[in-house]
Amino acid sequence: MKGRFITLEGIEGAGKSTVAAFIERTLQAAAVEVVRTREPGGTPLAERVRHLVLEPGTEELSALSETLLMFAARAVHVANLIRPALARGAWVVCDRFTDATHAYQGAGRGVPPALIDELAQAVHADLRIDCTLWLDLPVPEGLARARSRSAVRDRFESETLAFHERVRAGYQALAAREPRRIHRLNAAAPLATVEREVDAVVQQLLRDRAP
Ligand code: T5A
Repeated sequence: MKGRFITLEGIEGAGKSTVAAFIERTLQAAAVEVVRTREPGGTPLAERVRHLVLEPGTEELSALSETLLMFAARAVHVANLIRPALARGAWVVCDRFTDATHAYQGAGRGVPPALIDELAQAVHADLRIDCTLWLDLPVPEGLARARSRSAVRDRFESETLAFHERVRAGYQALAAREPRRIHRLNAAAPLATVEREVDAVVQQLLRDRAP
């Protein structure tokens, strides 16, 4: 059986980790091997890059440096974890992927989309995302959720409201461009409602899988 690649996207606190765990349980109940992972990170080396890019730090990290670090981590992650898992038929559930670079570094920080596309082409040209769940909710709600969980803010959580609004608009534009791949879910709804909608998408993917 061929593996499937599912990604989760959205602003801070949208509920991606919660939904990723739900998908993992759903797939395990269907006897599917599932690999749950995240970006930046997912392997020991890529997690070290995650630490570098998220910690507030004392040196300036330009938008370009941030973009290159995201793709450096992604290249390691794709080669060491994602590709091998898909090759053996596992389903990979990834909390953020290249759409996040378009939304955060592209829409949020102004990095040209053409540069992001070029890096994506170099890192994972032949990797097809089967389904992306975009958990969408108003920025103040997402930030309140994220901040209620931890008092310590990373470099992105410390960003302005305007930055996070641009990120959300970036996701909106991506979803408009690729409506077949990117499913928008109302993440402001109660968790049970969100999980019901996610379940419908996952059950459809299970029905569509090759025998
Ligand atoms: N980044 C990442 C880039 O800039 N470019 C890139 O290319 C990539 C890959 C990663 C950061 O890196 C940036 C973006 C990010 O800022 P992260 O920790 O992975 O950081 O991302 P966060 O969004 O910060 O992750 P969070 O863990 O904060 O948010 P989640 O996973 O979306 O939310 P979750 O599931 O932890 O839920 C947050 C809280 O809300 C509750 C949960 O119980 C939890 O307490 N909740 C709900 N409450 C009510 N109703 C619901 N429907 C709820 N769903 C969840």
